This record gives sequence, C-alpha cells and structure tokens, in this order.
Amino acid sequence: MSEERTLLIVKPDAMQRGLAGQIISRFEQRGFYIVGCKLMQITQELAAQHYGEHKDKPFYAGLVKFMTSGPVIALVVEGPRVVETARTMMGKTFAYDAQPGTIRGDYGASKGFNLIHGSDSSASAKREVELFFKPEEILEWTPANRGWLFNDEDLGATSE
Ligand code: D4T
Repeated sequence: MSEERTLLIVKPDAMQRGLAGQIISRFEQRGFYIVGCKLMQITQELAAQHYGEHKDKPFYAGLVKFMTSGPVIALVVEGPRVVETARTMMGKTFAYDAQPGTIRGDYGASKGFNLIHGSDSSASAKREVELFFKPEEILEWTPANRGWLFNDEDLGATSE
C-alpha cells in the first residue's frame, strides 16, 4: 500500500474560533503527517477554481464569501488511506448532521460553517494539492515512528 496525500483546509470559522491546533492535532494523533502547510487567505479566483463543481448551486455565492472571509490553514497530509480516513474523521458535510466523535460533530452545529475541508477522492486530492501548493512547498519526509503507525504488510494484504 503506497502513501496517499490529501488536501485539508482549516476553514475560516475554525480559525476565528481558535480551533486550528485541536483540529490539526487529530490528524497527527491518528498517525498522519504533515508534508505541506500554509496560512493564507483564499482569493476569489482560487475559491472559484476549488469549488468550480458548485458554481451553479444556490449556496455557491455564500460558500465563496465564507471561504474568502479570513485566514485559513491549507495542509497536505500524508499516510496510507488518508483521503478516506480524513473524510471519516471530518464527519458529514453539514455540521449539525455530523456524528459526535467527528471533527464537525464535536465542534460544529451549523450547516455551512463546517470547520474543515478534505478532498473527497484520490483524483480530487491530486487536483486540489496542485491547486494550493507548488511542488517545492511540499516536503518529502518520513516520521521516525512510521514503522509503528502503520503495518505495511497488513495494509498491502488488504488493499484492493
Ligand atoms: P467541503 O468541500 O467544503 O469539504 O465540503 P464537503 O465535501 O463535505 O461537501 P460539498 O463539497 O458537497 O459542499 C461544499 C461546501 O458547501 C457547503 N454547502 C453544501 C452548503 O452551504 N449548502 C449545501 O446545500 C451544500 C450541499 C458546505 C460545504
């Protein structure tokens, strides 16, 4: 099983509420590792590219206004099956609907203020990482405890 990468965004509501550290910490605790990280304010252009699939939806204007309203932290996080696992950790899209134990279910009760973005597939992850990060902004490294975080033999045996 090879490593996977996903794009996470700590959204403006989480930043304004001082929850970035707690949210990022969950991914570290789970065993995933940060290979890219930047504090930024998303521009209209970047928001339009990132949320292009939603441009005709009624919530699009509000979504772009929210996502461009203040600082975010964009992260590239790595580890086996990180795309799917991160989505499980985030919980359902609308925070009021998300299970306790998930990030959205533990910190949110809103609809659109849902704290975090995570790529929804390997293809989306590749596209979104390239949208937010230049290749030189991603650092190749392996944490010292990697061998105790993931059993690569098991992962290989169970992967499709
Ligand atoms: P993101 O992309 O922000 O991580 O969220 P999800 O992947 O979980 O959900 P999504 O792409 O379907 O929606 C993007 C973003 O739009 C907001 N939204 C969505 C909203 O305000 N009203 C709506 O009806 C929908 C479907 C919430 C997340």
